[in-house]
Amino acid sequence: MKRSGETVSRLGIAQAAMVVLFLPGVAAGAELIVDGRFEHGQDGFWAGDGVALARDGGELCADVSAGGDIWDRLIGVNGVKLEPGLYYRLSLAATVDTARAVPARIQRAAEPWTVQSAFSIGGASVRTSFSADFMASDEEEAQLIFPLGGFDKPSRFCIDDVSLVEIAAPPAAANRANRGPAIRVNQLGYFPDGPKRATVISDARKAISFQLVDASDAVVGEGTTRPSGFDPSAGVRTHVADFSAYAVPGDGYRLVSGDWTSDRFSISDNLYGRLTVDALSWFYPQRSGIKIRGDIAGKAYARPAGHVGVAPNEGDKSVGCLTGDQARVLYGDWSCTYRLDVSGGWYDAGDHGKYAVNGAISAAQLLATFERARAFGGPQSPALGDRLSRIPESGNGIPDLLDEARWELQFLLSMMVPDGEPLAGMVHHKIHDTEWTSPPMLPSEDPKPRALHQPSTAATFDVAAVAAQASRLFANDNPTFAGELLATARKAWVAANANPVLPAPKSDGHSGGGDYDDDDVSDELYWAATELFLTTGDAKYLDVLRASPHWSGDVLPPTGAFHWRNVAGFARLQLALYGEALPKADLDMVRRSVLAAARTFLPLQAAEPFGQIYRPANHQYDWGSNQLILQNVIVLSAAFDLSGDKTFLNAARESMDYLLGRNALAMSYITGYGARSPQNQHSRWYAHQVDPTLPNPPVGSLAGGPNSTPVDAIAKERLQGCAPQTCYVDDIEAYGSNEITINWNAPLVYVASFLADAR
Ligand code: 9MR
Repeated sequence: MKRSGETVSRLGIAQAAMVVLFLPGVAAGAELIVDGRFEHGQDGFWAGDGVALARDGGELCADVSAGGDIWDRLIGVNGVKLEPGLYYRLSLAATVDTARAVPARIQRAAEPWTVQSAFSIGGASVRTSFSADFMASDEEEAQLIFPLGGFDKPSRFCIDDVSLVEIAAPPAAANRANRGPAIRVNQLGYFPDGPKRATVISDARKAISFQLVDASDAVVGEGTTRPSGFDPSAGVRTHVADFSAYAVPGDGYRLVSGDWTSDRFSISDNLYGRLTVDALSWFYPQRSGIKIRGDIAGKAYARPAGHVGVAPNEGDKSVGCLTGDQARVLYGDWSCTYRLDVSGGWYDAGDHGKYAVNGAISAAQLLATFERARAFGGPQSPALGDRLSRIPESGNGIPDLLDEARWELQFLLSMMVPDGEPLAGMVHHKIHDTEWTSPPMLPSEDPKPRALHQPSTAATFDVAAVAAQASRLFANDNPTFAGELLATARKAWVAANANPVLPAPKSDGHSGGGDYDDDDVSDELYWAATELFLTTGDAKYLDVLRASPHWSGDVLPPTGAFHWRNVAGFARLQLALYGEALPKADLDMVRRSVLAAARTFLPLQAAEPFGQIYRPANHQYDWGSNQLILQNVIVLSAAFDLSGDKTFLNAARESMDYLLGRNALAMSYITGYGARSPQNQHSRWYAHQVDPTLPNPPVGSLAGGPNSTPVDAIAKERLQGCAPQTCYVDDIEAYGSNEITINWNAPLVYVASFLADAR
């Protein structure tokens, strides 16, 4: 054991703060790491390929050979037995020869390697102490593991004083799931003929009685809860209170149990109409290249046009390709000499970037909302309306959903490499600043240069797909535009097939925009072939579909049926819903697969005390977990539209409970909906939290939601060891869990419109 030169890392300080909070109850349990001081030669640490272990000077050093992926070079120790629901403290001292953060995990020691807690050890070239507390969530034998690969030079990683001990549970208040009302409800409300369940946070082992109370404080129903045990996603024990049998519409209801009372909620058939409007109207002030009018968006949201070349912004009207070191590192010798007018479109999120893959799937989901309403919503569906949302085009004779999608479609078409140039017909992956800015920053105030990034196969197939989809939907209202869309779709299809390996790389993260990296385009190809087939009926696309691994593959997993990087699930739903031109056997197969996937979601929902359908890999909530839940709801909606089976409709309705407040944080994730909703999502222009002259995000803004990986400084400081559902903070700097994004609000529009229509 060495002590010289020991420092406390930033992380260490954050952890120290947690320790103060926990200290009163801390009682050290038995040491679970044998000889973690490396003094007796009895430790059980092992090394994988490419790593040599040396036990000298009272510490354990790993000499790591260059290369490989991060998981190709491992050291770890097995035989760790933890008890779910109990708390543990991991501590150690580490030295790395090149200063960098080293990941560490407590995970199951065998498939499926279920992660119980993930840490980042603030590695430094001087010995640095690390300590973190976490709650165990898995009873199988675990291992402590350090992935060390992925570096182009050999490196050395040394550890000492490795210790893992049980500690007393922190005071109940320290688990963020214990804050807020003990009874968690859908704060918006429940359908009279739908499931009505609430979740109670309680350690009680026996059922608890509860009452349903109306707005005049009269008890109108009562029942007892079903104890549902410890929920690892929330880190607490729960009960489920079911009051589905009560069907009288009204506002101001609440559930009561002893001293506890829930937030108020409605029972109503008209819960989602207003949300459809707000979630769709959210896109207008997200538009680039147009002045946002206060008389339309609301006074607080008026702002000058962004990126139209009015100083200090450089504008998107004539943008060249990325040059210099950034371009060389990312794209080798790729360059271009042309400049493009890529003004317009939507800003992706809280940043000023515009990314073709994310733009395509988002526009596609708005278009899908329209197509679904036309096919299944009945002639009166509001989603078909021309005065649906708050946009300048309202009342122009074209449905608002098409108007809004068109704003993005025109931008996407402009991202195509012009004829006569190398890679003609391919689509630039993205356009954004060459360096990151930070909030507050109105789009019109952004002084950074903008640049086009290399075209990618993924972006090109995605634009082929959404342009083909849009062309059939604009055929009546704007045949000229429909023709342009179809011609572009075909051109993109040809170009992407001619350039099948132009991946979108991971950037260094400092280049002013997100990566949207993707090197597997089999799903984008499948989506493009799907939309081209649905629009043209041309058998050549059917041949491509049949040859795709996604044709009959399992593409709708409960980890999130689809998202920007993996669009196969979306394509499958499109084929199932609109594939009447498929040969009958094929259509049957496709439809059966959607119904089968939706059926597998039902028992997952029944097993979740909070009613969400979401089974992320390793129980780790993903970046944008809320939208993954929405995509799963869309699978249920398709199953309902195909079968008319109300089991699917009710499952979709109940899934919304989680997003609207029946969750571990008692929080609605949609601004302006429910008793407590986010006000400070990460955005450069809805930056009220850091500049009081700017507004908060508008009503109907969906927050990304809990993210188990602490990516931003706020999460690193406040959310270490958080139970998955609680890894969220409503802070403008918490971009990893609290951003707004086009591909999150678009499925919200779809689901809200579906729930408003479906009976
Ligand atoms: O939503 C994206 C998520 O799936 C990725 O894991 C993450 C990191 O690459 O990026 C997210 O997208 C962000 C994008 O890169 C930049 N604009 C904001 C997006 C939402 O956070």
